[in-house]
Amino acid sequence: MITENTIAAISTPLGRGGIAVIRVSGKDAIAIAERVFRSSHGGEVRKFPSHTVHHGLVVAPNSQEPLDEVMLTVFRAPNSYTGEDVVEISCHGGVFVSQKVLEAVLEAGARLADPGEFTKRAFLNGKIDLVQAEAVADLIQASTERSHQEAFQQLRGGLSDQINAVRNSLVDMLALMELELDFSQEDVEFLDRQEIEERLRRSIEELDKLIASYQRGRFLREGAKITIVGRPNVGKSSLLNALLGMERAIVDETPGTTRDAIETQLDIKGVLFRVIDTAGLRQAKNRIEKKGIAITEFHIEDADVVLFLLDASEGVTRADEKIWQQVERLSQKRREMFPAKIIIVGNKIDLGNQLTKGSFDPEMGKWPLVLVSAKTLTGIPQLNETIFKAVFDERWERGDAVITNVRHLQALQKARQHLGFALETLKQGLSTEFAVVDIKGALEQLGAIVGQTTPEEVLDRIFEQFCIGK
Ligand SMILES: Nc1nc2c(ncn2[C@@H]2O[C@H](COP(=O)(O)OP(=O)(O)OP(=O)(O)O)[C@@H](O)[C@H]2O)c(=O)[nH]1
Ligand SMILES: [Mg+2]
Repeated sequence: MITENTIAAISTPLGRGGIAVIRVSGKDAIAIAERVFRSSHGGEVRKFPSHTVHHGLVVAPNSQEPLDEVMLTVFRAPNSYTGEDVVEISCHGGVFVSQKVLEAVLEAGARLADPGEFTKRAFLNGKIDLVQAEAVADLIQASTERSHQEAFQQLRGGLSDQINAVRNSLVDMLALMELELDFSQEDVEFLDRQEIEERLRRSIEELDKLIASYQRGRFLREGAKITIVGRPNVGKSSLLNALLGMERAIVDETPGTTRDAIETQLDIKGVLFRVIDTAGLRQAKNRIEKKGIAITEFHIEDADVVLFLLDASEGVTRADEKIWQQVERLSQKRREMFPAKIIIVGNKIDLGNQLTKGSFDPEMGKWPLVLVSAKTLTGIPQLNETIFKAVFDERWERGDAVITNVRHLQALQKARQHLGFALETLKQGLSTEFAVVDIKGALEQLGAIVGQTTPEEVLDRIFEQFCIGK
């Protein structure tokens, strides 16, 4: 794509520095440079080969007044950042002098660039995709080792490659499915259903991995939230103390000891977790207890992992069953479509064990069971291990792409949902036609991430957030 205008901006930060760079991009970049540059070796800019650097003076095009001594670099289309002809003028890094050089370039026919316009052109000319363009902005913003690493990996195309691999596999499959629909009268099968289902499952797995990477990033930054829940006196506060290795919460044989939620930080294998001890759930006896229970409910809803605590020596009681229903309901109402994980913990194992997975309600039986004693510390290392595993998938490998952008996350979740529907359609033996619609929907979402099918206003919003000169 060739844009009409040639744009220019100071690409280095405003202020004093050793050097300032004025960047010019567009079809007239070379001609404009010719008007403002006097080479010290006498050459003409239009004859400079691509990727060469030249010493000389910048002059005001009308008055011919010399403004600064500079180095000028030429990049010819398409081998430049934007894909257009680009000239970069490195002048002395003063606010006034760099402004003068910019003015000379504007006087010679360039227009002042909008924020992010160079990167937008790079995107429109196919030099980078949208994920990479966003990574440019993130890299500039990055202020920690981790955010730098993540942005740089996205800039290198790691995330785009993973998304494009899924897109390509879906496009291939879609082509065959549509062909089959065209020949539907003749009863030909180009791809057997089993094969389609298998491919869909693999694509879903890839998307799930990417989606999970977003949450993992949040866990590493903020710490996953672990809420300990159970009826009064099962040993929630004792368990918190056992996990921490210190007496943080008050423990007492009177049921209803903990009124308020207590939050502490826990380190497992060098990773931060936030653990919340809550007021035991029961029919509240007074106003204060009612408030405590409302707070407990909030922490169940907000948890990444719920530790559902039982008294192993007593088995599952009626009261436990009621709380279980509450835990199930609240923990699935999660933000960002990430339902909480649950771990069933049987405490007081030193007093005996009445718990077996067979005696659980089938929904409860799906979750891991860990038997511990908060008193003797039996089983605490295993519980740590189970918590860690619930939060950090072992399939996670260093160097895997990481989602950090909410726009990407939402598109991936929508794509994942479409593929889930498509798979369901096929499993129920319905017409492939319905599955085709969902696969197309998924492709639309994935295309929007890399910038293939992104609406104009979304593009504008993305590039507006850039600084001028990038
Ligand atoms: N034998 C034995 N007793 C325990 C164990 N864990 C807790 N207890 C005892 O159980 C009683 C209640 O413990 P807490 O930790 O206060 O129980 P809680 O669930 O926090 O109770 P509330 O705050 O009232 O909801 C105390 O007397 C503890 O000493 C255990 O593993 N073994
Ligand atoms: Mg307590």
